[in-house]
Amino acid sequence: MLTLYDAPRCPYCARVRIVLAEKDVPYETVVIDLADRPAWLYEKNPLGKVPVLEDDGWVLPESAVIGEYLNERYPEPPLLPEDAAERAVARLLVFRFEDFKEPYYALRRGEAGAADAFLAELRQLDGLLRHVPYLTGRAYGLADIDYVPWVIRARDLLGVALDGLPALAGWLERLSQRPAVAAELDVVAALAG
Ligand SMILES: N[C@@H](CCC(=O)N[C@@H](CS)C(=O)NCC(=O)O)C(=O)O
Repeated sequence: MLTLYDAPRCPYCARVRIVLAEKDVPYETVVIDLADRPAWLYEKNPLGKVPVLEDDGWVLPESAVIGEYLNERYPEPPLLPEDAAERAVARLLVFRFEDFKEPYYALRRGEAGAADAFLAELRQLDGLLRHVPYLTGRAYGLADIDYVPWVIRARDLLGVALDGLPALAGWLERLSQRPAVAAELDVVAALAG
């Protein structure tokens, strides 16, 4: 049985929850209080961060790596394209997630200029999605899963309007039809209280 060291409000954990749900893999959850993290968490991940996946005593941190691992360990349904070039493009987007997340967290901290910087990132995604239905390419997959938790939180917790971003809004609507993503909408709605 897999164990996920998890925190509901953590978007990185949301990535792993979505992959597990898409793959329909049973797992146990250990909820970590991020404000008072247990000392033993550092034995599982020296950075003390969640998510951490435990698989029969073997531990793996880092949400994007966990997603790739789960996709290989549980191949159905596949969450990366069959074509190597398309896979590379999807991975490139995940690799560049750092650029996306910086203004998101700056916005959350209320920093000046962050709203415009984050909007510029959303516009880039919107531009991509005018050409392909999913960030992973022709089919839904890991790149979509690795971005959507922040887009949901931006809209529902930070009040970022997606009005001027029709392709992105359409993508979010498509993803929201998937039970794995809909479950995360519920998690975020509970956080919003
Ligand atoms: N790169 C990590 C980031 C995980 C991360 O930052 N998790 C946050 C919660 S959302 C955390 O555990 N923060 C605690 C800390 O930074 O000490 C991943 O992708 O899994």
